[in-house]
Amino acid sequence: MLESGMDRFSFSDVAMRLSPGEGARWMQMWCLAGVMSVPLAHAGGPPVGLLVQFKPGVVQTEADVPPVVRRDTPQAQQERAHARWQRQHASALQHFNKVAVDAGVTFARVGSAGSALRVDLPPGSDAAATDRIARRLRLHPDVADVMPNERLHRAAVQPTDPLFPQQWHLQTPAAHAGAINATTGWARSTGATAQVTVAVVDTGVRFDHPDLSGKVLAGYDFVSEVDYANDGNGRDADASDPGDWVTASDASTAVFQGCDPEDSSWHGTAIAGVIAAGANNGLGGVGVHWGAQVLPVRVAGKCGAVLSDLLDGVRWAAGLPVAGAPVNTHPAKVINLSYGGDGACNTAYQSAIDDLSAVGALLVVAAGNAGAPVTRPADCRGVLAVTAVRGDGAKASYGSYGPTVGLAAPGGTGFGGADDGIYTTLNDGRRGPTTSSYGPMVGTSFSAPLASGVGALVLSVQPNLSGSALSSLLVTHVRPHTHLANLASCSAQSWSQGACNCTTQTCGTGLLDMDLALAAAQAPLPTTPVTTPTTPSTNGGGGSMGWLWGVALWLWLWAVRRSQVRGRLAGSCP
Ligand SMILES: [Ca+2]
Ligand SMILES: [Ca+2]
Repeated sequence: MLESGMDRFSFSDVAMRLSPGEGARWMQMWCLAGVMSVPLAHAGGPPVGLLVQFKPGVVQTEADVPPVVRRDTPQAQQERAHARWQRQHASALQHFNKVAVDAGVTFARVGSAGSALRVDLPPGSDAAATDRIARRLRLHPDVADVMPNERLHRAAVQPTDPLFPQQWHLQTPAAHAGAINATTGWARSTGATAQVTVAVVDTGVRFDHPDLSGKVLAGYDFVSEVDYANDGNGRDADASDPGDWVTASDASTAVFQGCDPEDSSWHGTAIAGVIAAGANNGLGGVGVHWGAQVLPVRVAGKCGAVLSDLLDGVRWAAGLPVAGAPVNTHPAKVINLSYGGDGACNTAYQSAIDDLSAVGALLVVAAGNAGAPVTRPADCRGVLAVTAVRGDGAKASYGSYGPTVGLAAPGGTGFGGADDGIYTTLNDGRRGPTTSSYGPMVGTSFSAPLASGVGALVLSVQPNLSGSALSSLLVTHVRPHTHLANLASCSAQSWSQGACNCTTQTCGTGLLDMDLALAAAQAPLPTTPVTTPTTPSTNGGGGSMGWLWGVALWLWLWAVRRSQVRGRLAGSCP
């Protein structure tokens, strides 16, 4: 902070105040300046001003008075030292006036900068003028050094993990307009200490993935039908993912009628990695929240999930009682659900979501990959629905949309290129698990866990936020949607419009931004109640079985990923 405003000196003032001898000395120095001095290096942006350090002895320093005649307390000594420093600083300010006259420079104000002086230049001084003044001051015999006064920026955090450079979705908006600004957010010193659990209601998880080591709680397996469970039994305490492959032979049987033959997806493992993969461990990439615990809640097996298992799973994830299941000792406030069904929200979904809201939990859901108006549960009250954007911030072609979407986050294009997909943890097994691996995943399934991860970070700072307050914080602290000249605006009513410029009626309030969300979390909490921006929807009444769009949609996306990883041909893209 500036300590004292000073008169503004003009060049004519200087000319009048210079004595003949001083003028000659100055002119001599000025003539040398052109060959002796080098310009100041500016870190970027307009110059803030200069720091001037005098040589030792230029400003008179006072010796402390020995406490001969009085008994000194430590406080009295401190106060005397403080007063001495103030007098020295006042002398330094006074002396700078003389130096400025000698050097023939103008300035606006001079103040404190540690043991140096802060010198603010007249308004409108550009880099060239700043350099000119610095050269003149540097040549003064009383001056030891002249340095630029800089505006400092928090350093971005760059994890050392080998696949991190491919994780475009975590970079700054300057690098990828649609990215979540995690490198900036991680550099924010939040002082967060609260342990946060994020439930992943999905296919289970590969506990043996080394980049998830120590990150995954025990969880529970809610897949009730043995044929689909693929683990030889129904519900049990083993939430590991045995694989969810369906062979052509399977699909020809009555049990799997209507299921598409497909390799195992490792969908839950991929989502767990998006949220919490370890950082700076020499393995793969990183997740959003390096300290989060993932609670795997297995609800999907071969051919997807049934709604009844899913509803029990989300209840249990939040710590609510479920018939026949043990008490969840690690209830999650953030629950990620990257599955959904066709049709509008129905009472089965809505009542489960209302129960979650009542205990302060937030269901973060994928908007869907139909490239169409959202369906359940993304249109239910009280969820945070997340659609997908590309690296440039435009809505991904497959991303579903509508006025109940809360915000947008990266999901990849699925068409190759730097922003093809979200690099995360996987397994190489086409059927059962084999080697732990990594790969790009595409879809809103992977946008939602980015919001879940940022939500978990916010809860690390503000553990008492309710689910609805957390949702409100996330959607009100976003970056504005991007606008590309070669794309039309997304329309809430249109179907199959492909990639388009997001609007607040289609992709939520804006783009997920970790740094903005954490800045809000560090600010004082609002005193007025906040509500989620999702709007009520009427019950569409759908079938009780609820085979889910997630089955078809992420399996298609899985095919895309597999084709990239294994060189097979991709299917047609929506
Ligand atoms: Ca089981
Ligand atoms: Ca890692």
